[in-house]
Amino acid sequence: MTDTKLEKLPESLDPKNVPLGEAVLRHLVYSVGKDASHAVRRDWCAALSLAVRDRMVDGWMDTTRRIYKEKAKRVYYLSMEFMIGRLLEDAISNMGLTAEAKGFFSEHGLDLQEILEAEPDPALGNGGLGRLAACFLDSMATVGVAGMGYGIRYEHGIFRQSFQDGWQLEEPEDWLIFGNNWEFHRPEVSYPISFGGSVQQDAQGKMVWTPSERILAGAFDTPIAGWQGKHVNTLRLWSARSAETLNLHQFNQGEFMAASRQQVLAESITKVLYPGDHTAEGRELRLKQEVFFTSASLQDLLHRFLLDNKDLTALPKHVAIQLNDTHPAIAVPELVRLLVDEHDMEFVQSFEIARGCLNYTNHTLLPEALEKWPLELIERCLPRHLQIIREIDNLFAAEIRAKFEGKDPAPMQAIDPHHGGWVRMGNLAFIGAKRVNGVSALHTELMKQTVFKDLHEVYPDRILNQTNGITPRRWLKECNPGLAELITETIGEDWVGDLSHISELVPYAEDKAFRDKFKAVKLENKKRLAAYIQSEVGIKVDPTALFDIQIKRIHEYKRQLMNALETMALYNAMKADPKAGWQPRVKIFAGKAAPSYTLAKLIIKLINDAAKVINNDPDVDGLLKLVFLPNYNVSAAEILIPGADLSEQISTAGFEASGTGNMKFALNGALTVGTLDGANVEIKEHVGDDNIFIFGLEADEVAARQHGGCQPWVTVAETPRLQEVVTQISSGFYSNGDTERFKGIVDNVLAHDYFQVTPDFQAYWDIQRKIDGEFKDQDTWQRMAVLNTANMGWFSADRTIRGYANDIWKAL
Ligand code: 26W
Repeated sequence: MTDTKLEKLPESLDPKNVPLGEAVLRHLVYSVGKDASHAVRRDWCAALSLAVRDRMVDGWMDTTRRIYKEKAKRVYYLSMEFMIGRLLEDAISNMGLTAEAKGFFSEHGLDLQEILEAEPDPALGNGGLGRLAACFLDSMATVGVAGMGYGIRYEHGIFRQSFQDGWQLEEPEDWLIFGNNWEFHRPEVSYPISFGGSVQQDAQGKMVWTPSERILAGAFDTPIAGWQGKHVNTLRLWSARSAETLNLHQFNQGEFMAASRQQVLAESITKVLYPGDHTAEGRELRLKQEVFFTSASLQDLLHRFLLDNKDLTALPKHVAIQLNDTHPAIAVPELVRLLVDEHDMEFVQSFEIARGCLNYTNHTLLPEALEKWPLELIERCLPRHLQIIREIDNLFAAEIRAKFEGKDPAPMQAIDPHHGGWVRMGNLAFIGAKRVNGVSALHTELMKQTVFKDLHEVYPDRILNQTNGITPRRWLKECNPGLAELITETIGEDWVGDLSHISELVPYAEDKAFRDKFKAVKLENKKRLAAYIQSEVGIKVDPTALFDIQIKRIHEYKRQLMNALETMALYNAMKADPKAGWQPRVKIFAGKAAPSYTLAKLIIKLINDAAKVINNDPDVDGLLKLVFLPNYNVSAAEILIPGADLSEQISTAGFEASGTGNMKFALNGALTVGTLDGANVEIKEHVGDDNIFIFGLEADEVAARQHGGCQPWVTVAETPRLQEVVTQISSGFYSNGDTERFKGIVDNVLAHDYFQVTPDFQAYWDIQRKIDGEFKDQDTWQRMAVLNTANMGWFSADRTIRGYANDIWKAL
């Protein structure tokens, strides 16, 4: 730090003293380097972003100063994914600059909305876990938690999805190609991350790790302003570079590739989110990504702590660390390693410190998603960590033996020596955490009964629930301005900062004039969505039809297949009797399949092939359309969700940890058709049994069938509509006579049907027909829709963050 007399900046430099429009013009010319007459939307977007960012900086620094002064407890949220979406609209909205920005651009003949859409969507996440992390950043800044997000600055993030002849095609996403106006690069903040090599004991008995590879983690900071900009937190993303410089000698010999080898290898760590893990190289890269960002984050937070603290035993008093699933679970041995090896502390004490700071959120019970790494891989890449994991396991075993006579700790330990040897990251995270939480009431209960049954028995106070939530700023105020305005003019604006106020809408469900306005807003949103569908896939849909939407990662447990089969059965029924008074429907899907998930990709192909047949059949024209939108991301969700009448939440009961899309739809006045799974259970409790469509097997019935053996082929034979559809698919009805194409799907459903599509099909069909009938009674439907919006207050992520802050972090 320099020694300067400059304490306060002159008032004239305060960005708030300059009208926003002037600041935009100044940035356009002097930062972007463009003349207004030549600027394209992207340039205006850059200029506006920089002008808005300027306005965030003072609040950002104030927040930092306040946190230091008050010695506020710091919360670090470690996540492989932050699906933040576009930031500009969020920032101007939270900073109260929307009207000013709109006014300035319209004065210049420009449309703010178009400029907002010029911002690329940061593709830094894959599913609900990543979006949850982004909602939490917004809520931590709104509620006033001194929170910091730590993750990876993926150069390409998640792949961009397109369709080629109906098949998913994956292409690299280039979100950084025009730069990122939100981030501050901090070249001076850089930490070494080590891999490989060996460990020796020195003369004093200390373990000394001599790694064979070292990579540097460099920091990029994005300010995150909460509602009304009072509190501004930081998202710090790490980017990898080589610790070695370019081999100039080799380069000058013309060996360009060899000279750059180290750089290329190092940089590969932060290239993409979820590198294919069907190869050993891919798996190793993924492990290295996890270690990379976890270690950098821990080194950084320890550095910050030591700036004004000497005693590391006080760490748990000042710091809480949240592990977003097991991806950063290597934090357990890494924090111990940093304390023991770099700060000369005792092992037992170090482990106690780690266990005082670390907490773990579990997001799935699917066994294949509970990470485990081959012992051999950990030994080769992280020899010192493996030693520490063994020590932790020994300590844990001693603790169990002392507390429970005769109890065998082996099945609970992090290391599973059987089947070739594995490190179970879920067990490691559990053993090293102060608190472990699930993300909905049902999921937490099932966690206690299944994956962590034995660990829960020995540490009965460790598991607790924090049902997920969503930020009402992005998921209502920004994505649905029409509804937001209607709500504000009806009950005032308090709901934005405190969503519990939205319950003041309840009486308006009985108010016909209000319902009509509510319906008019929905229709406008459906028109906007219809235009989006037309521009994306060239399909014309009728905005007055029932818009039925399923948008999420493609996975067997989420049962897009069941929805597709029901669509085909509906098509058959409509075609057989087109004049039977059908409720017109538009079935909309969007979502990506993991590149190596063959069956999920085949489901996409099936939906696209069925869409071709159905959408081109004049018999059902005006009755049924089937649409699969490519490249689902946050920006697409912001158009889709406000335009939905019906929200599909139809996972096999017991498999969706929570879901958060379900909450977004309900908040925007869509009704849910769903199973009693994840947070659907709690949504039902809040909106009331009469305002949600629940069907199907419950979690215990599913488990019984999965264990007891079921005979799906018998069920299919007993369900004529399903039988007809299955026969059509296998006989090539949707595949130009190709009877092989969908064999993978048909065989799976008939022979195994692990996710219980066949037993739930009839109930799903029946409830859909009930929905058809209720939608026709628009007045009743709108009443239910209003009650959904009005009863979603509890699902604000602000409520969730307060729960974490009070029960886990002790930070409010
Ligand atoms: C091990 C590789 C891996 C990585 C990510 C497996 C699975 C994932 C998912 C994308 C994790 C995920 O997004 N889970 C979702 O988390 C949400 C937030 O808690 C829940 O609402 C969803 O139910 C859950 O599927």
